[in-house]
Amino acid sequence: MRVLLVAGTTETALIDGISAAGASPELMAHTPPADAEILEYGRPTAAPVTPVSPSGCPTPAAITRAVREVVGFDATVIDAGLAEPTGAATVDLGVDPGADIREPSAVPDAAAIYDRAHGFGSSLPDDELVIGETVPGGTTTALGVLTALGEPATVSSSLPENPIDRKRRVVDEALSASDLTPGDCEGDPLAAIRAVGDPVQPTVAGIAAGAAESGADVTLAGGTQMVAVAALLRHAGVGATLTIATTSFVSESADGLEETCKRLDCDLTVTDPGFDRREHTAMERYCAGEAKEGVAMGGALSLVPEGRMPAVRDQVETVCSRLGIG
Ligand code: AAM
Repeated sequence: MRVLLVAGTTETALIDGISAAGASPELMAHTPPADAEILEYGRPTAAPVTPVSPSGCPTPAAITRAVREVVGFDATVIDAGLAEPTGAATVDLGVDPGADIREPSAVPDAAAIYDRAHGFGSSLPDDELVIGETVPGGTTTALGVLTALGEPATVSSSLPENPIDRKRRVVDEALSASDLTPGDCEGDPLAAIRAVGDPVQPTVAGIAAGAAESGADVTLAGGTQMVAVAALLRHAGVGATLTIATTSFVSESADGLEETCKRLDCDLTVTDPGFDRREHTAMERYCAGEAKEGVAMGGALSLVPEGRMPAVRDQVETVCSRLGIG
């Protein structure tokens, strides 16, 4: 079993009020490199900050790392368009950061990225893969591709109040900038990514398809961003078994998640880490609907054996205090 963290950037995250995956817009590009370091080393090393939301909610990387310290798993980070350096070891698939989706082309080489990621995925020796992401702005690009594919699914947010109307306006503008209307990319998912997606999407989709077609069990660890990846795969004709593993924070806030997974023929695993049992700043913020998911958090939590969740909560406190939170 291996956890893959696919880390990248989209300039879409810089749109005012669209993301809380960083304390400020200037710091947002440091979130994926720092998340990679927290997963790998337990704290940021080269990155200048611990990713927190503007209100101080720690990155889901802290939770994924806490699970790793309790249950132990192999982890590999894929550079899917980092815009700032990281001290974590990364697999280089030659992926550049994505442009603002309101530009005519958000991910010009989406097809080439998918092919390289597919080759990487099919080369992996693991029987089981859990694939997570970190890409601030990723729920907006998820809405972009879902709309371009003509999928009715909605998306979640790192903010407690989802700015969904703002996201819809951004996606409308993005589609017109690419001369598209909703549903136009139904039969061409790579065109959806090229026009209104982010570079993490073809990387995750390619790895997932390559690995699944080579016989691995693939879990897409995340919420609505992974729903978008699953939709891309289904529209590409990939029929492999897929599981989406997410947190109770996403499933409680994203309407129709279960039905969407059913429609996309994906199994859904939801894990509640029981953070409401602790009086700790970080866990309280998750219970208040901040962050919710990311950095493979839901997938990592799904690996926790019964009875070990209290140990995970203890470890969340340890990791957070190492990060100077709580
Ligand atoms: C990843 N790193 C994070 C974080 N995520 N650090 C702090 N808070 C988060 N929520 P949105 O579209 O609202 O930006 O949400 C998607 C991002 O939130 C992704 O990067 C996901 O991994 C998570």
